Amino acid sequence: MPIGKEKLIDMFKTMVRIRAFEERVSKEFAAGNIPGVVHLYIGQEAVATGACANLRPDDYITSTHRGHGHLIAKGGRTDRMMAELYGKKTGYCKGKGGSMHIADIDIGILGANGIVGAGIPIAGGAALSAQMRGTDQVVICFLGDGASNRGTFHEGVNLAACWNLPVVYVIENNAYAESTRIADTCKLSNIADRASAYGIPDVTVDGNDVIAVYEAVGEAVARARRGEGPTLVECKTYRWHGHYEGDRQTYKPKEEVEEWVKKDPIPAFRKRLIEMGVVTEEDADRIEQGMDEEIENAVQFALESPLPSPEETLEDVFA
Ligand SMILES: Cc1ncc(C[n+]2csc(CCOP(=O)(O)OP(=O)(O)O)c2C)c(N)n1
Ligand SMILES: [Mg+2]
Repeated sequence: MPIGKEKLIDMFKTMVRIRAFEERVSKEFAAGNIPGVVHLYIGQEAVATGACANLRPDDYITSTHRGHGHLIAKGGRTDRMMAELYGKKTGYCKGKGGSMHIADIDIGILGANGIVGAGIPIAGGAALSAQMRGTDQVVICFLGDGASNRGTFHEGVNLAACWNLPVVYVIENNAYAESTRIADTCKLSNIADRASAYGIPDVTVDGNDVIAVYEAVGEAVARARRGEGPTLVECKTYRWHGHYEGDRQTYKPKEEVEEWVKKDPIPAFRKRLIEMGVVTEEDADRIEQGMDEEIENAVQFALESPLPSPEETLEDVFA
């Protein structure tokens, strides 16, 4: 089925919004304005965007330490996200969680996560709850190539397969886990081949092609909604920045980075939309400028917001 014009434009906006957010965070972090640690999603925008474009507001996602793109694609507000990064009271976690703990249960964001692979059992639990409540909600579980080597992956995917849980595992193979190349920790050329060990379908797609991601995840989501269980979708992409901001990346060959920057998913999609007659150059420029303005406003919101008070330190904390 052809993808509607509105959907295509929405996906373009989401990719541009993620890029604008991440580029600004990179700049603000380098200037010393953001405390803590940030892991940026630049280069991977097509994955979160294409995947989440298949979800309803009442569907769920679980995210990772590199979560800003997932959260924005699921409808997270950039002003509250930015405020959280700045440690401000108006942030998603009242300024006490930072980048890796942002959640918004009301729109199905079950949380970013500082523990690699920890979203996998959470996704299974959310999917089990949907199944037991008799709803047709679906969960997308985002995870990295590195996370696919954790025990939680084997246990979580195996159980979800046995119980036909409505989960779509979206593996973002960005070639690295910190400084370790995936080729050094996995003998398969496609991580998604592991699906056969659990008896579930798999598909591997170009993770820089937002339409390819949208369609592959779309089929998996439809399958999960019909009660036919989980699918493993591997999206091949690349992490442009360091593992964290400030990482000197001595382990990455320069040519490799250049090669992937040429495959930037955003200008490629922009060109395609113009060729398809969905937007004009001017429309696309306007969208890009609009996102820069939104992010500028998000930074102003963060700057003007108060810090949490010391008296609030132990509020919302479980012991
Ligand atoms: C259980 C656990 N082990 C190790 C770490 C340290 N760590 C943080 S991110 C990361 C690499 C994750 O790689 P991948 O899953 O490919 O995600 P990416 O960073 O590429 O998005 C590691 C080892 C951690 N946070 N949690
Ligand atoms: Mg990785």
